[in-house]
This record gives sequence, C-alpha cells and structure tokens, in this order.
Amino acid sequence: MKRIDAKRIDAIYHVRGEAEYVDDLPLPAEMLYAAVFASPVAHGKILSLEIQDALALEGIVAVFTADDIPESNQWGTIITDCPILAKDEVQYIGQPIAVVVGQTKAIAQKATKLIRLGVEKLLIIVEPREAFSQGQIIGTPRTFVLGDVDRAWSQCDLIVEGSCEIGGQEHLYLETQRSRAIPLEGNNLRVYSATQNPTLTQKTIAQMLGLPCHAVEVDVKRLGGGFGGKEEQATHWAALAALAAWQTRKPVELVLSRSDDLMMTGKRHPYSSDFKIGVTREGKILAYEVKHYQNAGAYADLSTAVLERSLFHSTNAYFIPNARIFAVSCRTNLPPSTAMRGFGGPQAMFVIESAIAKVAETLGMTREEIQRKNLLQPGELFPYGQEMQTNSLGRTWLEAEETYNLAAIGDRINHYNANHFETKKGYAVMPICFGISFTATFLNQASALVHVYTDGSVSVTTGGVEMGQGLNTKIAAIAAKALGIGLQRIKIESTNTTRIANMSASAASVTTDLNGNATLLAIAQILERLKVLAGKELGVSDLENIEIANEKVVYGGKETDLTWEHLAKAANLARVNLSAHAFYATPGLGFDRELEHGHPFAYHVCGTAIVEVTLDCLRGIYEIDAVKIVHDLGRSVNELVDIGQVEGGLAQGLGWMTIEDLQFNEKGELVSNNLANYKIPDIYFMPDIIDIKFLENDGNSLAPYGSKAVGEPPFMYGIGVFFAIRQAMKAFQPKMECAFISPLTPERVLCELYSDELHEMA
Ligand code: MTE
Ligand code: LUZ
Ligand code: MOS
Repeated sequence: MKRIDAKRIDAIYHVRGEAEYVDDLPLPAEMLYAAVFASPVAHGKILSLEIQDALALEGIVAVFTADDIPESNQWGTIITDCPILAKDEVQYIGQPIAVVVGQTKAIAQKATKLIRLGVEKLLIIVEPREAFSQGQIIGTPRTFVLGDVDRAWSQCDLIVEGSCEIGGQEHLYLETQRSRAIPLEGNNLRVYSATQNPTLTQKTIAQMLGLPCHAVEVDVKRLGGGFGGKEEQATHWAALAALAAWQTRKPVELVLSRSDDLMMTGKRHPYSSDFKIGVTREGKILAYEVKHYQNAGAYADLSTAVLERSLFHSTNAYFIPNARIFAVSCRTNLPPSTAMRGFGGPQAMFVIESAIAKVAETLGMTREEIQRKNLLQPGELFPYGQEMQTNSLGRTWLEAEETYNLAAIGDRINHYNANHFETKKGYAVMPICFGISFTATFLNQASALVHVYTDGSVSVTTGGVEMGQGLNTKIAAIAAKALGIGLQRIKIESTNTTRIANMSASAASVTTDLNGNATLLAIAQILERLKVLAGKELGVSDLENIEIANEKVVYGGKETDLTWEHLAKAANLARVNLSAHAFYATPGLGFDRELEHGHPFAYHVCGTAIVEVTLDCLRGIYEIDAVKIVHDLGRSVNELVDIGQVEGGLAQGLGWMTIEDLQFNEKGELVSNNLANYKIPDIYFMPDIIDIKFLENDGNSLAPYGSKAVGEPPFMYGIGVFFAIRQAMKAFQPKMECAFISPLTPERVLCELYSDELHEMA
C-alpha cells in the first residue's frame, strides 16, 4: 500500500546549485543595475525631487521618475490605482519614486541615498477602523446573509460578543523580488521576472510603454517562493526594470535587497473584526454576525478579492443557519496589503474559532464539543448559497478523533495540568474547509502546449509557475501517466507568454488543477492521432481498444511490439501532428455579486488537525509538542510533494499565529524590519511530532486523476495553536480575560498572564 513517488524533478538542480533563477542567467553584455528610491514618509505631497547629485555619481547612467514613463503610470489588476512611480503624492513608506540605473548594483544603491525629496507631510492612518470612520474605503462594503439573524437571537440560550485583532504576515520568500529586462530588436522586450503572474507583468509593461502585448515577452523559470507575494506585486519591480531597459536600450536587472523587500512590499492583510454568536444550551450555533475591517494598505492591489474570500470563509467548517457577514476594505498608509497563502480565509476563520472558544468557555464545554456539533454536513448550505458536497470534513474529524485518540489527549493534558504548576499544556482541534477556485470565476482557465519529438521525448509548457510547490513535478507525473511513458521523457519548460497567452496567476491553489487538466486535454488530442496511426500499423479499426502503457502500444489488453519511440518517429513520417495546444475552464462555476449568491467553488478541501502545546507560565514561552492531521488530498498525484505542502503550510500558519510579529508604528514605519525582530518558524520551533494522515480514496472529478488542491488549505491548521496556547494560559489563570489578539507571542502571553500584576504596578 505504501506508495513511492518520484522526487521533485528539479531537486537535482537545487542540490547541485544549478537551478536557475532570474539573476542566475548568464550576464548579457553591458548590463546595468537598477535600485529604487522610495518614500521615507507614509503620507505626503511631493514638493520637489532633486536627482542631480545622484546623476553626478560616477557609474550612474540615469535616474528615471514618473515623467519618464511613456504611457501609463499605473498598475493593479482589479482597480488600477497604484502608480508605478509616485508623482504628486506618496501614500506609504517604501513607495517607489525614482529608479536609479548604474553600472553596478552597489553604485545604484549608493546613488539612491543622494536623491533629495521635498515633501509636505499629510495625516497618516494605520488602523483600519480609523480609515473606515473617515470614509477611506476601497471598493464597496459587502454583506453575505443566510437565514434571519435578527430573529434568531431570541431563540438563543446564550449570546456572546467579542472582537479580534489579527496581525499581518511577511511572505519572506527566500528569493526577494527581482527582474531582468532585455531590449530586443525593434520595440520588443524580453523580461525575466520572479512573478506568479506572467501575463499581468506583460500587460502592465505593455501599457506602461504604450506597446502591444506581443511586444513584451515574459519568461519565468521558477521562483524561490511566492506565497502570494508575487501574485500581484512582482509586476511593480518588473515594470521598473522594463522602464529602465526601455529608456537606456540596455539590459537592466533589478534585485531588491532583503531590507528593501521588507520595507517596500505589501504583506498579508491585518484584520480587525467584531463578532456576535448565539447558541443553544447544548452548543448548537443558531446565529452568527461578524464585521471584518480589513487593513488594505495604501492601494487596492488584490484587497477586494481577499475581502471576498474572507466573506466566503467566515463560517469555516460549520453550518450556521442564520449568519450576517459584513466586510469592508479600509485604506491606510501602509504598503498595499496583498495575496498571501489563504488569501483572507485565515483571518475570517480565526474570528469564528475565537467566537467558538468564547462560547465554549462561557458554557463550560470543550471547544471540540461545539465544533463537532456544528460541522458542515453534505447538503448543508454555506452563507453564499453553495451546498457542501463532500462528506470528507466529517470523515477527517472522525479519523483524527479516533486515530489520534482525542479523548486520551484531553485526559492526559488535564492530568498533566492538575499535577504541574508552572507549566501547563493545552490542545485544540482545528477543522478546515477551504473553497477551491479563484473566486473571480473568469480566472479559472488555463492552457497547455505539448510537443512530442520524433525521438519520443516530450516538452510541456503550461501557464503555471513553479514556485517551490512542486507544480512541475506534478505536471510531469500527469503527462507521463496520460501518455503511458516514463517520467524521464517529460520536460517541463519555462512559463512564457509567447507559448501560453492570457494566463491567470499561479494562485488560489488551483495551478495543478487548471494547468494539469489543460495538459490532459492536449495529450488527449495527440493520443487520438497516434491511435489512428497505431491502428493502421496493427491493421485494426477498433481504436477504443488501443492504449499506450509502459511505452508500448497495448491492443485489447495485450502488449504489442509497437513502441512509443517507433510511434513518434512513424507519426512524423506519416505527417501526423505531434503537437497540441489545449484550453481548460472549470465547469459549473458562477457567482452573482448582486445577490451575493452562487457556486463560486469547484469543490472544498477539508481536514482536521489536533495541536498540542506546553506553556512555561513563568516565562511565557511555549513549545508546540505535536500537530496531528487528517487531510483530504483526494488521490494524490505525488504524495511526497503534498506532504511537503501540508508541512510547509502548517509551518507558515503556526508562525503567523505565534511568533511572526509584523509591526508598523503610528508613522507607518515597519518596525519589524529585519530578521532579528521578525521571527519565523525554524526547525526548532516546529513540533517534535507532525503526524499526517491522508484520507483514503476520496476522488475528485474536477482535478487531474482525482487529486485535490493542496497549496493553501493546510496553512489554516496553524490557527489551532492559538487556541491550544490559550487553553494552557487558562489552565494557569482560569479567570483571565485573554484577548483574541494575534500573534500570540511569548511577550503577549506573559503580559496577559500577569496583566493584573502589571496593572497594580502601573
Ligand atoms: N509552496 C512553496 N514551496 N512555495 C510557494 O511559494 N505558495 C503557496 C502554495 N505553496 C507556495 C507554496 C500558495 S500561496 C499557493 S496559492 C500555492 O502554493 C500555489 O501553487 P498551487 O496552485 O500549485 O498549489
Ligand atoms: N487570487 C485571486 C487568489 O485572484 N483570487 C482568489 O480567489 C484567490 N484565492 C486564493 C489565493 N489567491
Ligand atoms: Mo496564493 S495566496 O494564491 O499565491
């Protein structure tokens, strides 16, 4: 039963240090280097900009400002409101104002320090509720409604209210933002960019320069991590490199230093939310009302889409018959918040889990009793009108409860707490239910281009970007399986706008689903032609009985002498087309934003985690002892890759809830501006025990070979750690209030545990 999957197909390049990233390509002659001059203030009117001193520096070739942009100085997919270079005003610290081009990176960096900016300071807003009260919102506020909350309150035995403050998160991709732009003959450009969204990069640069899209070729080999941070924002840096290359007619490379990347790029949205929840005495949730104030930062970016996903995931894995969900995107003077793993889902799920915690504590029940009673059953409705289709949520819960013996965990922890004073343990169950599809229906499309060469080797290009998630390994596995040939024959090409047009971003966990399905459709075309050829060679006409397996033509279940290699060569001699392009669009999707009702998701991915922690109540520090997961993968295309995604997502989720303390001060300055004060999980922080069990045989017709998307959902298992630590805190100080503020850093834990003493001292 134990499967052995192929290792990642590019692992060998990584191990040997051969893997190519943007700035690993051989240097073109005469290449120049760009650096960014950015706003030092979070809000202001630009009065003057002096670049002479920078220009005078030896080795500096040019300094470009907004005035050097030939056509459009705007970027942004949904609302195109973000300037490529700020002209009249600045809205956040780190906002690009000028791009300096020099003969070396160091000189370009140095010259940025010589630019003088005259600025009239304006009012700075950093809190979303403050922005909201001043009418600073992006898009329109939205409300989802199911049932009748106002009537339902009177039927509740208990109603509790509360609020949550939820921190943002730095992507901390290993590879910072970067791009290399190369002028080609005529008015053409080739741009290598670390982007999850080659088409957006192409379009933005074309519009900036007043060129047709076909004049801009964008090529992406792989990213050193994206995590959403390169879904929208990579465009900005590619546009700056392209502007410089266009103006100088020389290749230009722009690589952000880590500190510039931290300061200049947007992060996960912080949220500030209010909840009100009503339940019966037995813990059945009857009504839920929530208001989310999203901190969008200074420009729209993807905030309205992120907000939409918050609306969709506000009830997480629970059926709540009466719900009213309000969400608004608030404009502040922080870098534009952007996509990050989970895309607004995690924030909304944290709020409902907080509400459930408060209910459980008030009723004197365990959290998991409430959670279990309200788990979504197949056929029940989400507040957006879609029906829960799968039974895998309940199955993962039951399997987690049984396999990991939840009752025994509870007993063991209670026993421990009764016998220990200065350390306490806590645990939490965290069920997840994440919708799979871009919530903007039109984005759910993809293409693939497959070539078979006459030696039987195969080249596959898709619109998907490899960012470490294992896309290429999965696409190769899918192609090899569909063709019935060995994995070593498949090569996955770079993602390139000349081979695939009009791509959606590689995001929303659907890259393999969409591009894998397109690959299957392309291969089906080639196979159909090859079967005709094989039928001729075998002298048979019942083509439905022909297949290819193990690199041989199989007829009626029996292997023939016809080999794959022979077929490829013979096809060429017989003038049979060995190439195909195919297009896939997810069927059955639709959402009506007027009615806030519809079927936005192809399917949901579900799972259940149990998180256990030990808290040192004298010091506030904690250890995550174990995370035990039952996760629904469908029928995995590559379990090894998927385990990596579950573990990686979990690590990021645990970090978000605990030690990743993203802080801006009231001036809009990033305080956590280096890796000494922005901590991410390392091998020591991670749980000693991570058990992952996959739900068996829950196939899925909307992704290749019954697989399921895996990229984002496991992130949300991390939310459980907050409630496990909270439980341990309450075991030490049963009467403590304990706010729903994340991240729950050791400092915060300590302050909460001793808040009475701190009050007395003050
Ligand atoms: N895993 C790695 N190693 N690196 C990444 O950048 N991004 C995550 C997830 N897993 C990411 C990752 C995010 S935010 C998404 S949406 C998905 O991968 C994107 O890839 P997929 O659609 O192929 O799952
Ligand atoms: N990006 C996007 C996403 O544009 N729409 C989405 O629904 C989404 N979901 C998750 C991550 N990125
Ligand atoms: Mo992921 S946030 O969809 O890039």
